[in-house]
Amino acid sequence: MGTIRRGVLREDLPGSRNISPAARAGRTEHGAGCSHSANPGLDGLPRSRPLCYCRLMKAAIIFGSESDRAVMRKAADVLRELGVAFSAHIISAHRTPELLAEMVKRLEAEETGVIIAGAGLAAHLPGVIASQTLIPVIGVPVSSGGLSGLDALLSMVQMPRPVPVATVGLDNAANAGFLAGEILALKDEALRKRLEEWRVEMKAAFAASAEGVDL
Ligand code: AIR
Repeated sequence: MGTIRRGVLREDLPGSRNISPAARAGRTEHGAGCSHSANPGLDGLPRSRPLCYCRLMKAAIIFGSESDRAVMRKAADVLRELGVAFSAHIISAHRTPELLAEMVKRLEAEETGVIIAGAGLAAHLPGVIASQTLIPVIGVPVSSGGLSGLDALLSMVQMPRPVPVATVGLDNAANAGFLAGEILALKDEALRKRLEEWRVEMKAAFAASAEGVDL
């Protein structure tokens, strides 16, 4: 279960295989050239865990409300499956815009490779993030409210040039996880291999159903 501090959620074990045993054990671990000590976290608050992920964090998941958690967990599940390290945060573009700007700066400083952002209603979160960084942003429209997510979908997909948000389908945070993996795999051969294995397994499982199914 993650911990929440002033709108920031950090999963207890962000990512999986890329986190070293020392980090898993909860020891502070600074990478080469790490500026963590000069950058203690949002508002000068200590981070929720005394870990330094500066050289480990590859992806970030941000969502607009606790009510988005169940949808966005699907992205986290895929990233874990792929062995991609990530941090997760609850920040609203409308309720806590200053916090969002600080977080984008922090993710840039940590050399985050891709950001997955999910929100419902007037879902400006991914677009606002994209306006502040060149880190690729993947938007997940969450189907909440009276318009069943159409509002969120259009808010993300109709971004003006040159500020794109790569938008996945309604509530399809799993696909955001896969796309994030593909983006990171451009510079990570091991990750590309894991994605290839996933495709092979998926095809085999799907082909098996062609043999006949119980109805
Ligand atoms: N939201 C939060 N700040 C701005 C927006 N658009 C979204 C959340 C959530 C929805 O509003 O992402 O999907 C409802 O949030 P809540 O907190 O009222 O449940």
